[in-house]
Amino acid sequence: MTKIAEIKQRFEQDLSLCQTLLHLQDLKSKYLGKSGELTALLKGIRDLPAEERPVFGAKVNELRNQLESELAARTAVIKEEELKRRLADEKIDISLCDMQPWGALHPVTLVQNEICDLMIAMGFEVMSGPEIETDRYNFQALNIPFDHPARDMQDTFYLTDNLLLRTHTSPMQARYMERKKPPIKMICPGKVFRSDNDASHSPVFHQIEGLVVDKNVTLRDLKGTLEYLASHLFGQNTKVRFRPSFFPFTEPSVEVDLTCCNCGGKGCSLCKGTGWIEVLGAGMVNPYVLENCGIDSTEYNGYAFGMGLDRIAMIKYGIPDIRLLFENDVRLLRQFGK
Ligand code: 2NL
Repeated sequence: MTKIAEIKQRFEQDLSLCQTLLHLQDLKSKYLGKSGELTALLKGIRDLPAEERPVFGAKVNELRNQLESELAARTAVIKEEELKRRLADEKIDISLCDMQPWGALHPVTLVQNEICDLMIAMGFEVMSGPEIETDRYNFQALNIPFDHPARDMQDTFYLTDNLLLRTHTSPMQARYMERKKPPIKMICPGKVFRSDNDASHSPVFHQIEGLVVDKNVTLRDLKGTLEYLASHLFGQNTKVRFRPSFFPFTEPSVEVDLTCCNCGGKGCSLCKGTGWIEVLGAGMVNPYVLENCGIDSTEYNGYAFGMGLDRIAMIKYGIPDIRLLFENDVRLLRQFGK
């Protein structure tokens, strides 16, 4: 009986120190749990004379009921306190007015996100790389030697003899091929730079290039991929057309036209009456490029394509001059990507 009184006293003291629900849980298991004090007390019943056991048992149960109801009462109080504290701490002043006007995504960002999402759906990985590149990755690895006219075509911003602002995103793809074994399925979006400046050329613009390297890749694989992309970007009935072309990094190379999304192919001012719009360049990766990047061109081949995002954004959103994309005039930007 003194033990019962002693436990009760200690419990009261412990309880008065409890501040949180966690403390209360600890307290509960300390006294009422499976290996708690009351269970231990009940186990001691064996050592008592038989006639004292019922009284002792009843006392322990009484104590259990008491402790339980005190715990419940205290739990309710602490819960109430915690709620009050949270309501005070986490108060939001909804009367503060939102002075900050909503931003909008840039049309080029919108197009870039949309294309990345479509390519990811086809299993492509998205990679980005440095904007300052070496001659090797921007030109030599891509089969553009020093004396190649494409070097002049791409009017490069040089930082030193060897460092330059990348003129396309291909250098990142060359880096990737060096690092990874086929199968490769990747796209590389980003800023590129050329010293050009008029209504359809900006010194900084945006590209996405795609690269697939595997065994037995065909131009038909390229066409299927571009058809999926075009139909989701410009509408279900968009057709894809290849015309022969030349790039040093692909052989054969093609220019890719899509049926005009403005007139559906009938001919309008956007497509200059032809019904077709040229949106990208592509081809089968030149075996020299594969070898330059450490891939055995007798075992593997691939396709690659590159497109200018700015032009696609201009076509899609009817923006007439590329320079509008880089002036950051909010009156233009607010019209898109809310
Ligand atoms: C265009 C044409 C193209 C590529 C880019 C490429 C990349 C590697 C290997 C081979 Cl690593 N090719 N890229 C291929 C064909 C065309 O871009 O008119 N871009 C705006």
